[in-house]
Amino acid sequence: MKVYYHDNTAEDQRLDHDSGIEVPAEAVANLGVLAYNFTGPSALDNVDALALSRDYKNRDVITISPVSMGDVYEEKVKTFYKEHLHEDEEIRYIVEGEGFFDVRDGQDRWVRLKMDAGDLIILPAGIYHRFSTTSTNYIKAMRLFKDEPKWTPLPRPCDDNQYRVEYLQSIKAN
Ligand code: KMT
Ligand code: NI
Repeated sequence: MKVYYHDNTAEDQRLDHDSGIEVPAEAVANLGVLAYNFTGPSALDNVDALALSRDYKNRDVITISPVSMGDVYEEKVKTFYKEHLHEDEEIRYIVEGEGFFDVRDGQDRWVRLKMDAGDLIILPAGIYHRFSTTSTNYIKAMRLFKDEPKWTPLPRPCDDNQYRVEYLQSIKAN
């Protein structure tokens, strides 16, 4: 996983948009974002243990690519890239391929997490974020969720949302 500030240029969302300024792991952790890397023979055991510890009982695997999605791929890519939040954590484990998760930092800058196979991310409820495929146009990801996930993307702005308010409180201490 590589983490850096987005360059804020508006060209093709699937390009790296690397500003050249890296974001240290500690700054990522201070946003309430948890990042892991599980590879090798015990990778799935590690995912299982994490899921168990956070009470994530269910999972599915999504492949996002023109081959798997056909005509709706381009539309999906645009939808995933719209800034939003959720009232639950968003947990993703990258099985194959690569993708970008962008999260807003405390100063409303885009922090880009470039995720590769083996990377796992937990975004806290209430954080503004978006997702994009890369120019390879291929990612296979495991989505972990609770029994009744509150998955609905709430588009920004929703600053009065209770989970948003609580999230901002939680990162203030940093
Ligand atoms: C999301 O919530 O934006 C997604 O699930 C994106 C696909 S997971 C790599
Ligand atoms: Ni999301």
